[in-house]
Amino acid sequence: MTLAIDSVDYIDSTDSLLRRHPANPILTSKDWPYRINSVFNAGTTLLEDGSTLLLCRVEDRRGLSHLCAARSVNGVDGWNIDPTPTLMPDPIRYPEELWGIEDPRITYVPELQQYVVAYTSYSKGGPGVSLALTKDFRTFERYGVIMSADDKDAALLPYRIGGLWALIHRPMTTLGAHIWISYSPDLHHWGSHRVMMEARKGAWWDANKIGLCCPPIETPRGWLMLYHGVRQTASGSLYRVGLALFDSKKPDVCLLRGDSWIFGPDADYERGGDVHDVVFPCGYTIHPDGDTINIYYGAGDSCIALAQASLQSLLRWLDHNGRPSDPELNS
Ligand code: BMA
Repeated sequence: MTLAIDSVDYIDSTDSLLRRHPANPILTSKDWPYRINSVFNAGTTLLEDGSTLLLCRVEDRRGLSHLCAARSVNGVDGWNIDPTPTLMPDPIRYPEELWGIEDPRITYVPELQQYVVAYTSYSKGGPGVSLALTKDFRTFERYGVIMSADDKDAALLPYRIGGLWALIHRPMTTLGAHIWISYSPDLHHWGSHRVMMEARKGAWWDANKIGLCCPPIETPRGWLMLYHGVRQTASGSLYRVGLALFDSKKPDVCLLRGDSWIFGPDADYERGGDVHDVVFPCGYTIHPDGDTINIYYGAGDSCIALAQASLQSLLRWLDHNGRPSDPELNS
């Protein structure tokens, strides 16, 4: 197929979609109350009192990751960081956590009156998806590994769809590294697996490997998904962020998918770091205006940064730059 020139989005039009906060990076290893290597990829939620909680991935100086909570009234500064790790790997009871726990995504689930944290548990078989439930980010009830290796980039939808819980995740299968959705009656047993969105191929920015960023954002138009696409280059991987919209009642149906990325490594703290050229959002919060969102992302696998966007603008951008998932385009 040919790609009409007027269907190609120009990078300029995405420039103001996600605005980096002037205080970036908002959290680095220097802020930590104990000795660590790096802090990045944080799950995010608003707490009942309106303050922001980041459940940060912290990499220690052995190279293994745990999770640590940081709380702030305005979500930008004045972070109150737990003085010791909040959730440590527990490889004795959960062998799948032998090499650490990473990249949490938080969903508040009204039916359970709890937050469900989906995180990567890393062990000899590779990364898998684990769940833990909490009311306060101080004590956690672990559900253990729910998607075995190789699988990651998972988040739960906040309520049941057709009576079943729905989990978005990214298994590596013989089909490739695509985004899937699976369903469960009890959060323990999962089935009805379906592909939600495929990685593109060839030269595309999101060729071969994609994964969910933050938990999908519920809008009147459907579930708005930020996802990462990984481009392999001669000097390593480039992690960028794209946008797609899914049907509210049938979340495996992709309504629109943007052609170009909307956010990529540009600032020094994104282009440098332990792993250069990485922006990796895992959480968002919505302001009281119902439109402005804070997107928290790991930068260069070394620090946490904040970008702000308007939900209306993201949807408008998708209307102009998106198309229904097109099998021909994807091949
Ligand atoms: C992915 C995950 C992320 C990490 C990214 C870039 O595969 O492991 O935690 O930020 O790679 O290194």
